[in-house]
Amino acid sequence: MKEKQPISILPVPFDWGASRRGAASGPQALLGAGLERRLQLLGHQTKIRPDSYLPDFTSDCRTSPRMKQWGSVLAMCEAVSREIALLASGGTFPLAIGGDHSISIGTIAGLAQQKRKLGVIWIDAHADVNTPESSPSGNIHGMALAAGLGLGDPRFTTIGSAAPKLQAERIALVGTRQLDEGEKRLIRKLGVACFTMHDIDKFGMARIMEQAIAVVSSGSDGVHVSFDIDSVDPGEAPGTGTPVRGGLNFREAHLAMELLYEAGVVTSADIVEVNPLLDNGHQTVRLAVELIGSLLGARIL
Ligand code: 5AB
Ligand code: MN
Ligand code: MN
Ligand code: MN
Repeated sequence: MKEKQPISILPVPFDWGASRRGAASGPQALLGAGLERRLQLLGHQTKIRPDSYLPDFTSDCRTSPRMKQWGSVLAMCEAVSREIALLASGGTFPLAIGGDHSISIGTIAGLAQQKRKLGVIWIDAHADVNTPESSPSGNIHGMALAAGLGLGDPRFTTIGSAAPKLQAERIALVGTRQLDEGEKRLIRKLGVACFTMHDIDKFGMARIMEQAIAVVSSGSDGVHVSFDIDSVDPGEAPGTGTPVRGGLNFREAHLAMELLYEAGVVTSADIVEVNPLLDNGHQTVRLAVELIGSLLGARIL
């Protein structure tokens, strides 16, 4: 982010892209835990966008087995895309707070209206590159990155502008540890950089982030960080709908965010999949707020 760039916080209280309810309460929980104050203490100007930009999707029942609740997800993504494009063109740093990961279809579509060479760092236990055909669940949060790559249902891949919004060579997956068969094939075929937990164990987070940052920033006109809280180990972050054991520990997660800040390349971010209903007290919510702090400049000294 640029020095003194104001941050626009975009709450996206939505969870129909996932099979479990609860992530829709993420924004309120993160704001209730002092997210805005924390960013202000770091010297940032902040502005919270009221939820009124979102359509009423409660009565939208359009669904199919391969794309569950696609009607509401599509309506949400279109609204998020419009709003993010507006915030970005206004010169602020867009920070979307979810919500399940399907919201990133909207954020990426919005960002892509300005940035033709957007790099994306996808910190997640999963790759979210399923298509309706390859998905084992039909849950759209598992298809979010694929949509950005122009893969999947055209109603989703063409939101805001023609598909594709992203190029495979400017994407880095970090913290990956659960892939479906179709996803493995696609990642290999496209040559997407995938830094798994095995790589992080073996080489350490610092070296992996150095490589991931090089991938997403070379030749790019911006870098978007999409942080799925399920990248963190469930022991540290139990409040999420699709936990996978063997994840990032507290220090690795913070270090990743700190190194991204230090690199000075990040132009937007979203934090997703925090589910307060599944949390152990406020453990996960608090961690998420702290991690955003680390991404946006928090330091001990
Ligand atoms: B999340 C799974 N690959 O497609 C699928 O939490 C899980 O946004 C997707 O990363 C998890 O249903 C989506 C099995
Ligand atoms: Mn995800
Ligand atoms: Mn995930
Ligand atoms: Mn999840």
